[in-house]
Amino acid sequence: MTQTVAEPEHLRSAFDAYVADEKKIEPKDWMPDTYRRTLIRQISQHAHSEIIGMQPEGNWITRAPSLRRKVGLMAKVQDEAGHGLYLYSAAETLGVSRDQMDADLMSGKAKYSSIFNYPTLTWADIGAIGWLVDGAAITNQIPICRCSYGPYARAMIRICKEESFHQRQGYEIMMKLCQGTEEQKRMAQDALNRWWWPSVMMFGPSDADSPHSAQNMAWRIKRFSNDELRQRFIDMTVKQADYLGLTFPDPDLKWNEERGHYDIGEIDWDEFWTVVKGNGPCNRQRMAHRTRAHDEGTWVREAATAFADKQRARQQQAAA
Ligand code: BYC
Repeated sequence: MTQTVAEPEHLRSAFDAYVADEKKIEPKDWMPDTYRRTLIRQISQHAHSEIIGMQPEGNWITRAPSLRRKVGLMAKVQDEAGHGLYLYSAAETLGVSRDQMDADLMSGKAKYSSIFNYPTLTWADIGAIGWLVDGAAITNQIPICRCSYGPYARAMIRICKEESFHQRQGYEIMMKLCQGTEEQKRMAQDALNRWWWPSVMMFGPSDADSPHSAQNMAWRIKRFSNDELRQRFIDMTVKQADYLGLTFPDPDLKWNEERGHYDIGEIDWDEFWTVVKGNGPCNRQRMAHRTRAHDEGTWVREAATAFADKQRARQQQAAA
């Protein structure tokens, strides 16, 4: 990442020392332009992921197998809308508008997590998303609670608590399926087969191919590298799958005594970049749905703006 604006050296070194001292940067504090831009990029991508991530699950609300499952799934999807809103608000404190972030998502300029471009084919996929996708998300997000940017770090505390509930509801769905009929267990295994590799890829490119990692670690935005978090997730999840009696779609997965970690097979980075670049199984469907929802919500935004204008005019009149 290159620095485009000449910034006073003394401010830059005071900023670096402040961050190194584990102090939080707040919206009105001076910050390097590249720090501001990288946070806008990451936080808006995170917010978009929450909002787009509602689609593969929302698709199952009407088909959840019981009232209890429907209530749980609705609560989870609503939480995700809430996470998107906290995150958009955190990004707004950096000087970017919500309209701009929406426009960047819909034009394809801003990314969202690759994982949400895969289809949810059976009810077991809802279990697998909670277990694996939310499990990966928590692994990545707990360290962000200590991010150097105050509004992002604080938003993450509540988000992580809710993600933890999401992960458990997913694992519980998987547990029930695995304790059920042969067909239910087969569904659970099939969901793990399809969601495993995309979940492993969620952590982003390997450290050697991650252009932003070094600077983000120095700025205490990231605390651990993509590969470190991926390994933590793999080690944790293998044991959970053992308990379920499920197997992984990876013949090379094995415990490495020397490293004290599980080794995995080769990640298909071509698949990852194909999805990130917009050509995954559901990218076009996700964006078409998001754009349609945005257009259909125009009248709501206009009504809310007109109401706010009216309230402001009344307050000004009363104060005059
Ligand atoms: N998908 O240098 P790198 C959820 C991009 S939602 C797409 O390693 P960085 C949930 C990356 O943006 C959870 N793109 O970047 C919701 C960069 O491209 P640009 C979502 C990816 O920023 C609903 C390029 O690859 N979580 O939990 O240092 C239901 C190079 O990467 C991906 C977050 O957003 C990917 N997977 O590290 C259920 C967490 N990975 O921008 C659950 C916050 C990488 O230069 N974000 N790229 O064009 C982060 O922690 C970091 O931004 C990342 C990437 C680890 C994702």
